[in-house]
Amino acid sequence: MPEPTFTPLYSYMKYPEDEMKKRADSFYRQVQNRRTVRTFSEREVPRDVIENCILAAGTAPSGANIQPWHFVVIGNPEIKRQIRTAAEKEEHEFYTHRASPEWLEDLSYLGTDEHKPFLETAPYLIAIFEESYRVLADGKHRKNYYVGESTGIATGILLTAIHHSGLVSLTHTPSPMGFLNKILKRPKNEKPFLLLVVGYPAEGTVVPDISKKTLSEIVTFY
Ligand code: IYR
Repeated sequence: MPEPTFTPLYSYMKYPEDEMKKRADSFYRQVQNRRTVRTFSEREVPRDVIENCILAAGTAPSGANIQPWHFVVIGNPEIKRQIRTAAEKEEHEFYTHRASPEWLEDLSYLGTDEHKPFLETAPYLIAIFEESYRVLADGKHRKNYYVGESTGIATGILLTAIHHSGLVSLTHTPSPMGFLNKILKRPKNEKPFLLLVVGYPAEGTVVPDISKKTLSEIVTFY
């Protein structure tokens, strides 16, 4: 059993209370401006911006620090085309058979349908995989912990980093997403978690006129 080793918390930044309040308010104002976008410009995005956003995502806490995630960044037009074809096939099934009338009613105000041109227009797709278990050198399987929670937190940081960089994104979840393992040649122990579409908004982009819940609707203090 390895012994734990510790290092002082050099990276912690302490702020006076009034500055802390300003920072919390300013961060909220920044993330409040994030919107999911479904129309993307073809304009290229610098690869090192994406790399830094993924490094930010990789700072997420995870069960036993196993970091059970893998990010596949797709800029290649042929691979984007394959993903679009496969995703639209699943989405056709979803919109014509799989989704219940209630589900389609809940979605109706977003104006989505089976057509996903953004999967080819946007400069980058990021396929996020959760590592359900590890495969050891001898081929044995070893358990990972809180995989969904860990990957969800990493994805939240990724979304926030993308927004903070001045780009927009769309969290796209064609279902099922097994085609991503095949196209992207990912192993069996990785399960597609989310497909993120990243880039600049197209000229004249509009977004649904929706709002977020108020503080009292989402919080209880004791
Ligand atoms: N995956 C489909 C449907 C869809 C489902 C939910 I829940 C959304 O919030 C948005 C869309 C699609 O991408 O169109």
